[in-house]
Amino acid sequence: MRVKNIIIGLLGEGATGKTTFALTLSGQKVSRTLMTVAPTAHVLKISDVFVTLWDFPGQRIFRIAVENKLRSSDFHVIFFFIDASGMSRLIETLSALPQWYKMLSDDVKNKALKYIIINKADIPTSVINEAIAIMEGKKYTTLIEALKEYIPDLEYFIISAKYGFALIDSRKINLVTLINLVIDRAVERGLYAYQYI
Ligand SMILES: Nc1nc2c(ncn2[C@@H]2O[C@H](COP(=O)(O)OP(=O)(O)OP(=O)(O)O)[C@@H](O)[C@H]2O)c(=O)[nH]1
Ligand SMILES: [Mg+2]
Repeated sequence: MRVKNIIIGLLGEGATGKTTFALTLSGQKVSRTLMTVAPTAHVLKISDVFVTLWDFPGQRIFRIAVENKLRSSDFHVIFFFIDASGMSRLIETLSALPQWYKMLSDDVKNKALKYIIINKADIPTSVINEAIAIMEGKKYTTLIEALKEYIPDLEYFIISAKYGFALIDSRKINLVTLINLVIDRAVERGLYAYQYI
């Protein structure tokens, strides 16, 4: 039997929550994570689709290995992670996205669906409103203009990887619902591979 397989790359700076996201979606209770030291695949079955989440190390010491792997990787969807736990982390992790984008293969740059994942919305002092203002071009306009060169429509989702929710129009939805939405968009565009089981 053949089933659809959607390959999602989780990219972004260290400690933005990529591994927490992959583990929460896999249904694992996450108490603490260690920094990721090598690209790691997590395979989930959601509805009738296999989703392969490629979780990359964000720390700079692993950059050469990451670059080599990214150059030869094929993704249907990219999630660029940023950390909204505070203003300086938000700017730091957002400013790094062009570097992540540049490491992708041309095919992925041209075809893959790309989303910015604004994480850690559960923290009471998180800067979600500032993050939205930046994304909408109301603040840090030079930063956002530079980013639009790489990710033209700058679509973003606000989530808590740790508590497994996303905020859509201030409404909480489950992360699985969010992934289903992304799967539907990928399938609509023909962005999937087949896996034989
Ligand atoms: N409050 C809160 N903390 C989070 C969330 N997501 C991740 N964290 C915390 O942030 C820290 C880093 O999380 P990881 O998932 O390991 O981050 P990473 O992006 O995989 O980091 P690298 O593997 O080094 O690239 C951990 O202490 C997590 O518990 C979240 O949604 N809310
Ligand atoms: Mg990690």
